[in-house]
Amino acid sequence: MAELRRLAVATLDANWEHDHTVPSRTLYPHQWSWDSAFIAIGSAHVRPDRAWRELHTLFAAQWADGRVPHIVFNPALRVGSYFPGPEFWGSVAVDGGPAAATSGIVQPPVHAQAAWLVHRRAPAEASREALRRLYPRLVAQQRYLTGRRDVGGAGLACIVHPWESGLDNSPAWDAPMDVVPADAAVMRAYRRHDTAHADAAHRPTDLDYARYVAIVDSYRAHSYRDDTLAGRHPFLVECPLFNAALGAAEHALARIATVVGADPGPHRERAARITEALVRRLYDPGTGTFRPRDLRTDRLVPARTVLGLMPLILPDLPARQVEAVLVEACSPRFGLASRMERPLPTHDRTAPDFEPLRYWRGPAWMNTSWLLWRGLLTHGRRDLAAGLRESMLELVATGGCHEYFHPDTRAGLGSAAFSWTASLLLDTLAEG
Ligand code: 2M8
Repeated sequence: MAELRRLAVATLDANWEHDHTVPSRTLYPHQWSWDSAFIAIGSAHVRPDRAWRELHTLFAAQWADGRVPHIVFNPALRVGSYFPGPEFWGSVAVDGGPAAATSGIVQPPVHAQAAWLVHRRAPAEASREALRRLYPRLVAQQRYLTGRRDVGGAGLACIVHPWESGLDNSPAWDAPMDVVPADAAVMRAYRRHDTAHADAAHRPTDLDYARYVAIVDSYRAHSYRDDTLAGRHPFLVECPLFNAALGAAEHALARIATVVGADPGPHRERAARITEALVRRLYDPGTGTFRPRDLRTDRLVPARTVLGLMPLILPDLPARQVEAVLVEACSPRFGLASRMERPLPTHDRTAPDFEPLRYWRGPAWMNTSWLLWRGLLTHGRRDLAAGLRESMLELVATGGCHEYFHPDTRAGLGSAAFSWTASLLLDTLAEG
């Protein structure tokens, strides 16, 4: 355990870049939104100053409308160090964009929960001050997502790009992506940076990338405006992970509000409304699963992925849905148990399109395991939480601080020194 801890701290230190941590020096050399939240959670155990710095730097790039961009670009890096880079997003030309070059899309709002966990780790005047600084920004982030992004009008936030889910090429996006017009040949005009640093067979395909580019092209052509998305935007989905994070953020904000002298009541009310909408919109009583809703067809997507287990992070998830998530998680599809044979995969192991090596289409990832682990603790399932924790430790003990892992052998895949694997390992170790 001491060895694992040392590896995690060394990984985070090596990825620290003056005011933020890069997810990976090779594959992702800028600052990413939900990575920074996960990184802050682990950094709090060893370098609390950096944990707060990480969050402050990210929120300094918040847009006037409240959106927190999914990438904040480091201007010191050479052109071409990541695709798609700042010139592709063109954020500096958009009204309401920050001074820093950023992307124009968002990622799951796990930041309020991160801020709360960082504070709880070592509550002191400095951390209360940090919470006072962040609180209005976190509130603005929620206002953006529950307001402009409620495209379906039913109380949930809609994602406008698979990258916004954080699980870029999850089989959950296959059905909505199939109808996005694109030609893989478009990619000849660009240079993918990821396949120069990772095995192309472990990454999204060129056709996936052509669609990613087409969706951004469409959003950017409308200056990243959200008011007319319905009817014109090619990808509009309500995601269970994203919206569970949205609800959990209101619970965290209620706690933060009591520390900073604000009223927690409205946060609790909003949290209850989000949980209610999540159950109403994304829970399918027929299969007992949560699945994303494609707003263009108004249907739940067919794939059963790890996204469907994420509503467990909501403390007010009704008992019926808690049980349903546990049944799904403990089924052969995901293999959760108090003694786990294999790590938690990101896709249904029994599905014909399960791919053990390809990114979010099967491999085990530390963040989705960590979210489920936190959810199990929230709902008092200590036996299953202990099993999952053991399996997460084994994963890193076998594969190192890799980005993701083979779901049978636990061999490390993707980047070899990945920040959120390191930081969430620190958090998992600390709760032993
Ligand atoms: C991956 O996504 C980026 C695009 O945002 C990429 O593939 O280049 C995802 O794993 C995402 O969840 C993560 O935040 C990002 C950086 O680690 O990499």
